[in-house]
Amino acid sequence: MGDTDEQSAWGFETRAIHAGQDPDPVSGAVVVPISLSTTFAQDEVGQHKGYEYSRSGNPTRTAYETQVAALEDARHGLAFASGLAAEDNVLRLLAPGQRVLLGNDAYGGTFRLISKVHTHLAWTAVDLLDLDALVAAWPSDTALVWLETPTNPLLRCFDIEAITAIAHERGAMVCVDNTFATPFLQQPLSLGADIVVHSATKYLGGHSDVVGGFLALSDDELAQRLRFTQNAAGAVPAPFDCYLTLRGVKTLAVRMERHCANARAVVDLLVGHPAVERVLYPQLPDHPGHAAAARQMRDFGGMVSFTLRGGRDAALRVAAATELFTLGESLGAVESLIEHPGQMTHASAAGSPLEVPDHLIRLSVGIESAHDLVADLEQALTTA
Ligand code: P1T
Repeated sequence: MGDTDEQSAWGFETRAIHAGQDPDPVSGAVVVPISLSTTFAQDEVGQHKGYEYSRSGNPTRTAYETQVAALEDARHGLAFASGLAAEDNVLRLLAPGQRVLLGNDAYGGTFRLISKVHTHLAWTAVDLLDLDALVAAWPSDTALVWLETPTNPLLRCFDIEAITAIAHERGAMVCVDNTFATPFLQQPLSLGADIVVHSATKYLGGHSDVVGGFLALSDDELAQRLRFTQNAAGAVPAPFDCYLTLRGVKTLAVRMERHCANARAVVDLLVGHPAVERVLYPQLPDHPGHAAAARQMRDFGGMVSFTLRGGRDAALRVAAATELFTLGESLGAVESLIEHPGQMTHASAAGSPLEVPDHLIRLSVGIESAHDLVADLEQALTTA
């Protein structure tokens, strides 16, 4: 796979709507059909139209894989049944005993996958904001650096280009989880990263109605190995899920612009609010990694976290008091969500170097009217 020269000259929004999505040659249908067939006819043994069996390849999946690869400026795109399934495929590249260097803030499920499922791998959690410390502490058996930027849930921003240079000098690969930024705001491969991973469940899908994962990369040999595991381990998405995600991605650019604008309105309320201890948002000048974010991101995203002066109980009260912000896990969809990472998304990191503060609240700011979101938070904060 890989986009054509014509496609790579297109702007982001054009690629989102046209890459991999030519009208159907049989019917002229403008919308990519949902190909439900599990098997595909062969003229002679081994002679077919590019598809044999739907786990190995499916036309709806191809359209979606081509579309998102084009957005990440990647030669290859691979879709999976969930973000964790995509991550699992990357971790399978490593041999027993090899080490993963993991940024010390990340989705709790990613940490659980590395530490509790891939128990044959070694791992070290490091502060990727401190590059001198990273170089000084570099374990010689490191095969893979794994980082989110912005991170979940503290929204720390790491310098992809600098970290990749350090890793490559020492013979390690770099995998960037681009879920929070999306390719609209940040393209890690263009900064040197080897693999981009997504929970497509979030901004790519964008409507809280499909679970999915995605890998984007340009190295042909690495892509061949990952495509082998995608088929051999079989954690592929259903055609309907591919269709839903492809449909969501078409509007990614306009959604992200609104997510960012609404997040700014929410940050304006939270900064200086008497109940709020600290606001975490990459645009704030004192935010950890602000300079890297300003360099490598087009805008600062739709996720906002904050801590409460009143501690854990105040955080739990605020999380229960919002009306428009729905209390729930996940993020990145049109509707706003609020959650308590310590007891929800990051419970599996308790007691680890990735444990999160218990007076922390995470907001996924949706694309509703900004003034309604601000008013909802204002009333919820009266309970803090
Ligand atoms: O849920 P799944 O599609 O398997 O994706 C896992 C995942 C990977 N990477 C990041 C940065 C994530 O945030 C997630 C999932 N996160 C949540 C469900 C959450 O509420 O934080």
